[in-house]
Amino acid sequence: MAEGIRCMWMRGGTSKGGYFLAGDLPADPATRDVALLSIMGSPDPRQIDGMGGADPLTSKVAVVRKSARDGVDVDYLFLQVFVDRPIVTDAQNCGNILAGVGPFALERGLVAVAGDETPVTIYMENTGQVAVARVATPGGAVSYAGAARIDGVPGGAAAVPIQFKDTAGSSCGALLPTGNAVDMVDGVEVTMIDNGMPCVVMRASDMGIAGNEPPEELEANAGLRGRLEAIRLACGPRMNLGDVAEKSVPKMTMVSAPEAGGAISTRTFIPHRCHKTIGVLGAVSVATACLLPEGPAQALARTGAGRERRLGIEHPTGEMTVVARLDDDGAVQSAAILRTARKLMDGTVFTKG
Ligand code: NQM
Repeated sequence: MAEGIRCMWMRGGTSKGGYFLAGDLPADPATRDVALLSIMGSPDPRQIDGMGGADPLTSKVAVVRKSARDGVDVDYLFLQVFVDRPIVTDAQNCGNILAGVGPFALERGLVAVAGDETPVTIYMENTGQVAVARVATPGGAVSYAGAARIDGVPGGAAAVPIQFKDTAGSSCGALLPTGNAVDMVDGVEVTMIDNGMPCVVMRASDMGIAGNEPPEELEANAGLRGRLEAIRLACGPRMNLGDVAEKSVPKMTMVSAPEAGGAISTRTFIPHRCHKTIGVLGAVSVATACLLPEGPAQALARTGAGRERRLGIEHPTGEMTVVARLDDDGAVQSAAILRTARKLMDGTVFTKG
C-alpha cells in the first residue's frame, strides 16, 4: 500500500524540491532513498510518475531537524535525487535549496520567530559547515511576499540573505585540493577549487565554445559533453572525491569574459545537464577562483578592489552577486548571497507502494 509522508514542496532560490522533517522519513538511509526515488518518479527522464520536474534542479530534497549543536538552530541534509538513474546522493550540498530551510524550520516550529526578521543558523550536514539565513517574519509569521528579485525566477519575493563562513575545502579538504591554482588535465588548464562546492573551472574557449551559448545548445553538443565528462572523471580523485562516475560533483564551469557588467561569465554542467543559472555555492567557488592570483577565471575576471568585493557571476539567465569579504592576505574569508524562497504545497506525498 502506498505510504503517505508529510512534506512541504518549496522553491528555494532557482531550485525546487521536497522539504521533510527528518522524523517524518524512514530512519534507514537505504529505505529512505527508495521512498524518495518513488516520490520523485525516478529513474525516468520525464519523472512522469512522481513530483520531480525532469531536471536535476527540480529533483531535490531537504531533510531538516532541530539541531543539538551549540549556537545552531537546525541541521540540514541535502539529497540530490537523480532524474534518470536510481541514485540518491548526499555527496553535494545545495545553497539554493538552503534558501527554503529557514522558512521551513519556522513553519514547522523548529525555530521561534524573533521580530520582523528571524536569523536561522543552519548546520549543513553534507559539508559540516554553517550558514546563517535571515527570514522575513513580520507580524510573527514567515512572509514569502516581497520585492526582492533573483535572476532565473519571475517576479519578486521576500529576500532571504544568506551568509557563509569557512566554506573552503567543504568536500575536498582544501580550497585548492591539488595545492595548485592551475593544473593541466587532458590538455586543458583548469582550476580545481572547493569553496562550498567542488568545481572545475576552465576557459570556455579551451573547450571550443564562446561561453555565451544557451544551455540547450551546449547540452546538444555531444563532443563537448564527452570532453567535460572525461576531465571530470580525471579530476574527481585529484580533488579527494574518489570515483565520481555516480556523483553529482565536481561541477564543471566554463568561463569567459563578462558581457553584462559582472565579474565573469559562466556556463556550468551539474555535471551532465547545463545549469539554467548557477548553483549558489558553485557561484561562491567560481567567485573565489576569480580572486586567486592566477588561473583561467582570474585571467578573464573583473574583480574590482578593496576588502569587500561584489562579484556578479553571469549565467545563462542573468547573474548572481556574491559579496566576498577578503582577509589581510586577500583570501576569501566569508561570502554572502541573496536568495528568495516560496512555499508551494504543504501536505502529504505518497510513495508508489
Ligand atoms: O551550488 C545546482 C542549484 C545547485 C546547487 C547544482 C547549488 C549550489 O542551483 O549551492 O545551489 O549545482 O547541482 O540548486
